[in-house]
Amino acid sequence: MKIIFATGNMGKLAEASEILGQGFELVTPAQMGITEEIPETGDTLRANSLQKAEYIYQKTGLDCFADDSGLEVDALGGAPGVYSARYAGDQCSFDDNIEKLLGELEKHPGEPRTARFRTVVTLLTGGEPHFFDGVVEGKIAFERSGTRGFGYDPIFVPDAFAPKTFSEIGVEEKNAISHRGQCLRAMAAWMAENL
Ligand code: ITT
Repeated sequence: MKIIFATGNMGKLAEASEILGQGFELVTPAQMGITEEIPETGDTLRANSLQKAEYIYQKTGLDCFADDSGLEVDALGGAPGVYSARYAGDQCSFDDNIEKLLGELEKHPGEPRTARFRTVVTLLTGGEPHFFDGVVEGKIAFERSGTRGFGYDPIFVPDAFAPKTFSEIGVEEKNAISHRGQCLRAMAAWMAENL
């Protein structure tokens, strides 16, 4: 099935294609000629996920889904959370965000480095929203390791693969346990049953 994935993040797109497999053909907003940045002005993952999906649905009238994700670090009171993409400021790089996060954690020596990735996927089909949640627990490493993935992957150590980071394990291993994998498998199962 052909469906729009309302994202501009190519790391998310690669993972979603792999997780959903051959039964899905994912189309990006850019491929539909929608090149502006999709607004994300909510203060929860769910609100932003819905906002991105609705924006694309309003422009195209086609079924679509969106993914809003965040990294919650306990020693930082849950930051960067919903603000994970722009933690180090507008237009910052993934590496700028990692640098900022490691710097903030240096101010909390001795505190647990526990953290989790959360995702809320919103599927809009026939204009109706359906939500799917995913979470993966882990810890923040003291330094970057590995080359795979994107975003905070080089410093996130999922409990299931400790002491390896998400950037050190295989793509299939990450997808099998990840926040995004959980959401998208649940979405595919829901679609198989209901559409
Ligand atoms: P969209 O176009 O889909 O909105 P985005 O990059 O702006 O892409 P979010 O608003 O969901 O995405 O921001 C989440 C940020 O959290 C993202 O930019 C990454 O830096 C990080 N992130 C999300 N999922 C991740 C993952 O699986 N591994 C590492 N970092 C991740």
